[in-house]
Amino acid sequence: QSAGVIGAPFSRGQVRHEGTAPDLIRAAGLLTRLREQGCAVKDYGNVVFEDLEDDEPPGLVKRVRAVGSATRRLSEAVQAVKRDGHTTVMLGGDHSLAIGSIHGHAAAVGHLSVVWVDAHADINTPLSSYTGNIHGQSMSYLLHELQPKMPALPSFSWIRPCVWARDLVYVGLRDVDPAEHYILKLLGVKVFSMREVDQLGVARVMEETCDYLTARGKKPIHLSYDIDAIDPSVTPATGTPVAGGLSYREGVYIAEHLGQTGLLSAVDLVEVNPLRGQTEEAVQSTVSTAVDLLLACFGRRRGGNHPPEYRLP
Ligand code: DIR
Ligand code: MN
Ligand code: MN
Ligand code: MN
Repeated sequence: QSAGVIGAPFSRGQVRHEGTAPDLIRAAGLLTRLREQGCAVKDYGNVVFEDLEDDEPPGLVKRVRAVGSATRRLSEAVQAVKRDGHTTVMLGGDHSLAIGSIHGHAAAVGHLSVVWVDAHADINTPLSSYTGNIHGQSMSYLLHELQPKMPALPSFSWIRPCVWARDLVYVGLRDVDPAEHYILKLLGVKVFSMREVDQLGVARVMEETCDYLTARGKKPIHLSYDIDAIDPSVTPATGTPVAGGLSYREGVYIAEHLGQTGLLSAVDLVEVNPLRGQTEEAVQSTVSTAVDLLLACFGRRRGGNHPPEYRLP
């Protein structure tokens, strides 16, 4: 399994500016550590986004044109990485980027399973959102079932829905808006909120997640990992922290388990926001956890690893 890394330093899908998360994650040694654990890595660099500073909000949706343009570019970048045969690693940026990465992934490989690990469901429609932030709406643009409820937006006409509600599983939810909860119930989306993580334990949650997704055949998995799924005591440098999140161990377990399926075809690691860390240690802890989650996706085991060609000296 090889990794194709794309940096996406884009944060206009939310309120707060974010700076340099993809470069910080690289500087923390992501690429060298992936190679050390036997994974071939190609760095595709950072996507260059269009500068659309004075992006007038039509209605409640903030910075539509900037997000529409950025996600389109990202979709194209992801398609190129998939054509080269790698598992995509998209380093965000905010979670609006998942619109582009999931769109591009589906355009390249077809029918997908999506595992969305997040404190939030990010499934508001532009009309149900009361913040207007597109990072809280990403899944609504992608789901076939919600299209009748989607208004036409400038710069979004290129997006084609590509995910069915039954191919989506959420893990880690604990801050869901009423409209989002209504949508999840209406569409019968599989949800393991923090309540189910408490009740069942993370091992059973992940077993049930994979059984559910593979029941109708093994499809490539898109893992969209919002760092705010992890408890803010571990990953504080993020825009919308919510108490009561996944422990470091539960977070790593999720990544290990999905990595072990052999179906992991794209990973988003989003919402690391260095400007939101109160201290240097807060930023370091967030970034190093992000790196550990990605290493676990690509085969790092806490019980240790050795290369297949290893011989005792
Ligand atoms: C809220 C918060 N549900 C919204 N969402 C966040 O803006 O739609 N997502 N923070 O990451
Ligand atoms: Mn999110
Ligand atoms: Mn979130
Ligand atoms: Mn978000």
